[in-house]
Amino acid sequence: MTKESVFSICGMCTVRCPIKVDTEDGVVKWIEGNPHDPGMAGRLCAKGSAGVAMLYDYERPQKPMIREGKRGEGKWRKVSWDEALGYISEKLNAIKEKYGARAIALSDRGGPFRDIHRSFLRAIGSPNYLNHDCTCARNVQHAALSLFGSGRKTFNYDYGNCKHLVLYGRNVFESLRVKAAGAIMELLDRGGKITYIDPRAAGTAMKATRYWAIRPGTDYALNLGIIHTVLRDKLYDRQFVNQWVTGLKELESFVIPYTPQWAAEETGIAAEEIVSFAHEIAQDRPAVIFHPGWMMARYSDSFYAVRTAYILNALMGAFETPGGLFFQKGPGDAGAKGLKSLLDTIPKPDEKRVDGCGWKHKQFDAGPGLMHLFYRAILDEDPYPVKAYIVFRHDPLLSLPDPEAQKTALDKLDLIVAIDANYSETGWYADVLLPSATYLEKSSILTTGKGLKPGFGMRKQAVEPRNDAKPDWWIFKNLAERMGVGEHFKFDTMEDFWEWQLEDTGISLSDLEKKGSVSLTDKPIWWDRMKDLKFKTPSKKIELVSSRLADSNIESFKPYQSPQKPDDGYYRLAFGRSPVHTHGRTQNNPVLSEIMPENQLWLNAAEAAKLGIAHGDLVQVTSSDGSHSGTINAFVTDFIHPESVFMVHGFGRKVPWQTRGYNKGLGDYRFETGLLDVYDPVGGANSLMECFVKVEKAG
Ligand SMILES: Nc1nc2c(c(=O)[nH]1)N[C@H]1C(S)=C(S)[C@@H](COP(=O)(O)OP(=O)(O)OC[C@H]3O[C@@H](n4cnc5c(=O)[nH]c(N)nc54)[C@H](O)[C@@H]3O)O[C@H]1N2
Ligand SMILES: Nc1nc2c(c(=O)[nH]1)N[C@H]1C(S)=C(S)[C@@H](COP(=O)(O)OP(=O)(O)OC[C@H]3O[C@@H](n4cnc5c(=O)[nH]c(N)nc54)[C@H](O)[C@@H]3O)O[C@H]1N2
Ligand code: SF4
Ligand SMILES: [Mo]
Repeated sequence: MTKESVFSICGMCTVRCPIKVDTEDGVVKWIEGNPHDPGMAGRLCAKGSAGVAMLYDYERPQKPMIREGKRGEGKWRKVSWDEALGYISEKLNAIKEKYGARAIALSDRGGPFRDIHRSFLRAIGSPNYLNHDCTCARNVQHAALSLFGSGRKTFNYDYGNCKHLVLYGRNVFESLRVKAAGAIMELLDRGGKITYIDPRAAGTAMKATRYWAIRPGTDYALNLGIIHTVLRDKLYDRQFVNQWVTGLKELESFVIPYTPQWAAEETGIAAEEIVSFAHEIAQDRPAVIFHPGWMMARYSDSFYAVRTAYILNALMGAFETPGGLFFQKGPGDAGAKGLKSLLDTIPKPDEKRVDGCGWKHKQFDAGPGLMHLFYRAILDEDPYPVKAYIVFRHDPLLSLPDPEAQKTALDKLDLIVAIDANYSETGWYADVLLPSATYLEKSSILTTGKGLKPGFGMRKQAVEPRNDAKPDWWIFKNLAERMGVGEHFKFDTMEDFWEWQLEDTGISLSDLEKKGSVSLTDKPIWWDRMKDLKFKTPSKKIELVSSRLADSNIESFKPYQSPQKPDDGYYRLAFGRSPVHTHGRTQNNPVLSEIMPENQLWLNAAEAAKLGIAHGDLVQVTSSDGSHSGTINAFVTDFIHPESVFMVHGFGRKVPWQTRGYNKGLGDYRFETGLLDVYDPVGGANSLMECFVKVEKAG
């Protein structure tokens, strides 16, 4: 028997934890957190462990398939790779000829493994790269840009040394990042505090020092009340603010009306609590973190809410200090050279983005654009037609609102190609579905890990691909060759590509293979917080009054508007994660589907009593326009705000070939009818939480 171990990177969610994979005779037997990484020390989450079950699941795409029936009907012809790639490249070439390369778009799931497929799109000449972020962190990204001149990933959080961590629905102990959860346990062990704010007492509330059951959608009001108190009672870090913050006067006059008493009315959190919290956290500054999270960020004024969380960090002086937010350092900051990028070797197409980001909509970062504006552009053929869409490691029919509305746009396309390791909802609706090798069956490009100790990381193939699955680099390289742009993709194996990536760095592949990563420095890199901070704004400071926003005639401080109250019998539909599932892609996992086969509807106990619903009863949930409805079991509890109901995201899957997940529970996304076009006008993200549903006892 041959036993082997490789160090690699988990792919069961997008956190990308370092792992060790043990194989016997080419079969994966065991996965654990990489023992060389002190943050992992062998630990892994349930989903990470279920990677083995995913790998050997026979209910995953096995061969390339071309659609035979209508879109979504499920009639497929299994074909060879040669036929599939021939079919796709012929169609893409014809579209390119007739409409130009800009008529071809590609979306993915973001992250550090994008170089090759983004290069493919650039090589054929299209500017239309998109990703998932309009449903995730776009508002946070834009809020960061408006204050710091650079994006949200400029900073990371030193949880372990933090004295007071404030979480707005950032459910750290269930919506997992293994290392962060470990560091936050350390914070608690050292006597640090957590304030957890969520209309629902999620898992993290149980561990928190203070839990505030906020009225949904009012985090902005809460923050305005806290800022009012901090400024009124002079609780801020004067030295830091004088050095690094502009616009304090304007902020001061803006928050005058937003007293703690006013915030209490809006949020349901007592004014005395807000005041005592502000005094308490100021004692612990600068080792404090207001985590801008994700979940504050799904309402139509989330941009401003997130901005106030960042502003609170600035007022507390919580930058570049142990226990606060630190600047993520790259290879250059460690005096080293970075990895080479293929994308940088290919000229940028001289075309405007179809979604208008960065030109028509100047306030929106061009980078990954905005998917909802992309759909709008397909429908209107404005500014130009889009005819083909490649969806790679992304499932918009499950992750953007209102799948039926999305299909109306998709139906205008001549070609949809999906590349996925599972049967995604979008893959099932595509014209061609290509089976992707999973993270255990493929090597990916080397990654740069930014942080206090920058370094490089490696995802290394542990076993041969099963069935006819292929690694994505192979798929895009072959497509490029068939489209006549193969000269940019000269590598034959991932090892070739790795060698090229490392060329300037002085690091060898064997250095990386030893432990799965290489650090470019022994000591953490901290900059002098009073001298060396690198804010990228024109003023080189944190701009409370933002020059970036002013360029687009957008106000830096927006007067508060109270969120809509639901009508009788209606509730705001909140969603979130389960610790044992990743979005909608693990509901069919042989192990995880057994641990949590379906979701439930959290419903406030007093509301349930009014509706005559008892714990465990079957309830009927209907979208606000009446077009979508389904039944689910009620989880009746005092621990959710009366205006909200909650379900774990990602259930209600409709791909019949996934027998374990098929039709189990309800899909939150299907109730978000009419929301495809509803988004934060400054932050850009879809307002997924502006969704109301009717709840009744099922008849
Ligand atoms: N209603 C509602 N909508 C939401 C959310 C919610 O909670 N509720 N959450 C939002 C958030 S925060 C996010 S980040 C998005 C996420 O939405 P998505 O980005 O669409 O979701 P993922 O689950 O990350 O995976 C996308 C696809 O990648 C596939 N995949 C996984 N590994 C591989 C691989 O190695 N190769 C290939 N080719 N494919 C692979 C999966 O099978 C899946 O179909 O959804 C957002 N939308
Ligand atoms: N297990 C697991 N972990 C994951 C993922 C996964 O799929 N599974 N996905 C990863 C991804 S892509 C992301 S983006 C993160 C998301 O991480 P989080 O944002 O931490 O998690 P969620 O579970 O999406 O949402 C958390 C909470 O927000 C609350 N909430 C709803 N409305 C409001 C409001 O108005 N105010 C406040 N303060 N809270 C509100 C909900 O009740 C919910 O409990 O998780 C990551 N980690
Ligand atoms: S959090 Fe879990 S599933 Fe996600 S990368 Fe880490 S181990 Fe894998
Ligand atoms: Mo996300």
